Formats: sequence, C-alpha cells, structure tokens
Amino acid sequence: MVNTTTRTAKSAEIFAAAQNLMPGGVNSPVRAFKSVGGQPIVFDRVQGAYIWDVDGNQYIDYVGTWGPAICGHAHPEVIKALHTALEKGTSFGAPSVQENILAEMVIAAVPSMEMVRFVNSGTEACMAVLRLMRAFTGRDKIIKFEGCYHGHADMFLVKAGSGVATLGLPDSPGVPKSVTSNTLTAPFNDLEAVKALFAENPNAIAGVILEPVVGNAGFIAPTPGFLEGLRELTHEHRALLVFDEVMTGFRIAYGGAQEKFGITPDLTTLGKIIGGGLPVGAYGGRRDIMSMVAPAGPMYQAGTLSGNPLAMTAGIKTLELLQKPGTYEELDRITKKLADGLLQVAKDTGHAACGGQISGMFGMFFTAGPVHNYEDAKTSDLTKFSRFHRGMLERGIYLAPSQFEAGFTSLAHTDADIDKTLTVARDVLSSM
Ligand code: KE4
Repeated sequence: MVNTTTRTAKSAEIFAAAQNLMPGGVNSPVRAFKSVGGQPIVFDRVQGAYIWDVDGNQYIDYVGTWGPAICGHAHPEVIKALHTALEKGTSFGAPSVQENILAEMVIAAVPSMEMVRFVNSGTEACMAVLRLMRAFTGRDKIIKFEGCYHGHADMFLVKAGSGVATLGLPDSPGVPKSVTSNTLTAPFNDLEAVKALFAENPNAIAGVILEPVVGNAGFIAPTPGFLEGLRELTHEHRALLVFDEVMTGFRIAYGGAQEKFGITPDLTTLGKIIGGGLPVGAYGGRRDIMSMVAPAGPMYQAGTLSGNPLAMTAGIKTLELLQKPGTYEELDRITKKLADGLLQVAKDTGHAACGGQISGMFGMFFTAGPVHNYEDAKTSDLTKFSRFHRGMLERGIYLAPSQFEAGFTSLAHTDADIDKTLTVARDVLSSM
C-alpha cells in the first residue's frame, strides 16, 4: 500500500489553501478530481512525457495539459522560440507577422480553412462560430450531440460533456431557457435522430456542430457513414456543418479529423495544440462565410489578447515540429500499443472493458461495450474507473481524472513509458 499521506503532503497543503481562494480550489472544474475522489496533485514542473509534483513525485503524463503538449511538455525548441519572442514584448494588441505565419500554416493544413480568426480559447472559438452560423444562415437553431462539449458558453451547456458530465450536472444554473431553447440535441452516431430534427424544424436550423471524434464523453469514434451522413444532411437542408476540432485538430492528423476521414465541414474550431500550451483558439472555414466577421463584415467578435505574439510563436513552433515526417505514424504506433495493451490487461485481469485510439488520442471504458454515444458511456463502471485512476496515480501514472475525458500521448512518450504504464495497470487491476 502506497503511503499517500506523506507522499503528497505538500500537494495537500497547497490544495487546501487553494480551496479558500478559488471555487473548488481550481480554475477549471475537472482538475478538482471530484469524480475520481481524493485530492489532486499540485504540479511543480513538466518536461516531455513527465510531470513532477510539489512533493517531488514523478508521473508519466497522459493528459498533456488536455491536449496541447503533443510534442512533449516544455519542448526545448518551443521554449527557445518563446525566449526570443519575449525579448520583443508580451503583447501588442496590433497586427504582427506571427499572426500571418500561423494563419498560413493553419489554412494550409486544415481542409475546410480558407480564412481563420484567432481567439484565446476553444470556448471563445465555439461561441464565435455559433454566432457566425446564425449570421450567415439567418437561422437560430443548432444541433449538438449529447456528451459533446464545446466550451462553457450558455448555448452549449445542454447535455454537455467534459466537466459538466464529470460533475453529473443536469446542465448549469444561470443559463436561461430562452438561450438553450434553440439548442437541439441528438445522440452521437445517430443519423436518424438528426434527420428527424431537420424534419421537425424546417428551414430553422443554422447548422450542426460536433466533435468529429468525441473526447468529452470519454473517447468515442464516429461509426462508418456518420460523418458522411451529416455532410449530406446539412447540404440537403442548406445548413452548415461545423467540426469542433479544438481537441482533434492537429492530433488526429495534421489536418485534423476532417483530413483523417475525408469530410470537409463548412467551418472548424481549433484550440489547444495551435497554441503550443499558450492560450489560443481559432475559428475559420469558407471565405464567403468568414467574410461576414468584423471588420470585414457585420458579425462582431473581438479580443484584447487575440493573436498574442507569444501564443502565435508557441503555435508556429509546435506545428513546425508536427510537420516532421513520421510524426503521426509514431503517435499512432505508440498510442495503439498503449490502448491495445490496456484492453489486454483488463481482459487478463477479468475486467470488462472497451475502448480504442486514433493517432495520439485514446480512451477506455469499464464496460463490455460497445460505446457509440454518451448513454452507452454512462453505463460504464464509474466506481471502477475511480479506483483504477487512483491506483495508477499512486504508482506514478497520471490519467485524466474523469471517465468522461480522453487520454493523450505525445511524441515524447517512449516504448519504455508504455511498458511501465501497462505493468502498473496490470498491478492495479489485479488488485481490484
Ligand atoms: P477551452 O475553452 O477549454 O480552451 O476549450 C473548450 C473546448 C471546446 N471544444 C472541445 C472539443 C474541447 O475539448 C474543449 C475543452 N476541452 C476540455 C477537456 N475536455 C478542457 C479541459 C478543462 O475544461 O479544464
């Protein structure tokens, strides 16, 4: 039995103080470990595939600050580029060439992107893209999917995933019915339900927004034909198709899930990786739609720190690193080894489990499955997940503190890291 009292004493002290200062002691709910129990560890530093907490304990990290650390934490080339950029100042609030450079890289990479607007978070990107969908079509309703999470803006907090699902919140107080009455929902992977919503709301639906590979209800892949069906349905009803690739962008493939699956949406949101760990979000797509965004057009959206030179610099260097040949083959190899290994260990130790991976994104549910949507995900054994999470954490493996999140690997993870992770998982699951 690992002695958890002294092992994480400093974390306990710091987190206790934090709870008097910030709601739940955190600045984002999922970090509070509410659904897995126990206290969070307090980070001191990160490097490559590893975390060190304030007590000096080292962990292999499969959260990667929720996706941005795809090249490994604190990559030396990113840090070096930031040091150079810092000498020129931290914020301009005016055009900079770095914005052009990152915009050109994003437009060149993402099939749907003809123009792009940078913002400061995925939430901002999704808020803006929803306003743009409505401005372009003149329609108010949208379709989202149960368990998908598109940031914390009011109109998306309907059957949302991620922290909302983690905390089991029915949705959120403070969100007026008048705002969510235009948000229609359907089960992920259910084309018939989407067809029915279009039939029930003729000429009223601005578009469909989804995570093309769900990461906020746990890892849920699209079933064959689902994405193609949504593309056809939105074309048929003159509605827009929007891929929220805040998580999947530059992770599922360099061009995101839209490149991987060969489906081009009308608009795309991005975040996480394009900021290389600094605050960046983006939305973009067809030029005729993006031309509506102020000051080119009438749809207003703005931000003091949007296009921040430090964030642009970190994003540029991160995407440069990802352009190296073999990047996504290696991510897929190392993550497949991990995901397949975890499922094998669960089987060997008598625990029903299902899951999978695509490139550097993976997930596992403690249920025989299959898991095709949020309702399926909710049937998994959440108590078992919590015990597994705690057991892995105490043995130096840092997994996302919620069943309703995805796991992330990086180019810094080695075969030895995966082998150690699978050995620890076998130890933990054998004792459960
Ligand atoms: P942010 O506002 O957190 O940058 O992005 C919101 C968002 C939008 N769309 C998708 C598909 C997302 O995954 C996210 C944010 N992801 C969560 C992790 N599931 C962020 C972690 C957190 O909330 O602390």
